[in-house]
Amino acid sequence: MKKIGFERGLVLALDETDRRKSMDIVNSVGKYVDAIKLNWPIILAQGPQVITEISNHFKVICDFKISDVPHTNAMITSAAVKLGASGLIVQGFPGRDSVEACLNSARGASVYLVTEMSNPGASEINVKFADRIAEMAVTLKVDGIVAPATRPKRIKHLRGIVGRIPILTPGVGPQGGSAKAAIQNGSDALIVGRTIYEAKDPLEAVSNLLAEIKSGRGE
Ligand code: OMP
Repeated sequence: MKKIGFERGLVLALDETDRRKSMDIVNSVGKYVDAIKLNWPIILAQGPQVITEISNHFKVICDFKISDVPHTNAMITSAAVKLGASGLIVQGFPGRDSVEACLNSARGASVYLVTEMSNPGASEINVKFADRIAEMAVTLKVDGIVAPATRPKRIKHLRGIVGRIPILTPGVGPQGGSAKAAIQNGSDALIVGRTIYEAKDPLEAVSNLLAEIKSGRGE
C-alpha cells in the first residue's frame, strides 16, 4: 500500500455527520487535501461503509485513537484496513506492545501515534509523558505522530525528538491554534475539521488554509 504523502500539508477531519453535507464536502475538497480523516462521529452516524465509500476515491485515515490491549488493537486495525483505511490513529499511552499490535496488523497502512492531545486538559497528565511516547514513535518507526497545533512550542520540542517522522497537528481554528505557527514550528500537515466543514464555502476555507501552509513553509 502506498504511504500517505503530506505534500499539500492538509488533512480534512470530516466530523460532519449529515450524509448529504459530508459527501458534498468530500466531492468539492477531496482532491485538494492529502487525506480525509474519519472519526467516530461520522462512522457512528453513517456506518462503517462510509470508510469504504470515501476510500474508493481518496486516502482515508481512521481516527479510532486505538488504545486497547494488543489483541483488541490488532482486531480493530485489521477491520479498519479491510474497510479501506490507508492510515490509523493510535494512542501511545497503553504501551509498546499495544502499538506494535497495530503496526503488525496494519498490512502497509500508516500508523500515526498520538503523543499529546490538543485540548487544554492534556497539560495536566498527557504532556508529562508525551516525550516518552515520541521516543517510542522513533524506536517503533511509526509513520507519523499527532501533536498539538494549540501548543506550537511543543511541536518544535517533539520535532527535536522524532527527527524526520511526519508530524500531524490538529487544533487549528476553533481550538485556538494558528495554521501558520503550527507549520513554522515543524508541522508537516494540519488536521482541520470545523474550519472547513462548517464554512459557508468549504472549498474557499481549504484554499485559505493551503495559502497559510505555503506561507508558513516559506513558499
Ligand atoms: P477541529 O477542532 O474541528 O478542527 O477538529 C479537530 C479534529 O482533530 C477532530 O477530529 C479531533 O478528534 C482531532 N484531534 C484533535 O482535535 N486533537 C488531538 O489531540 C488529536 C486529534 C486527532 O487525533 O485527530
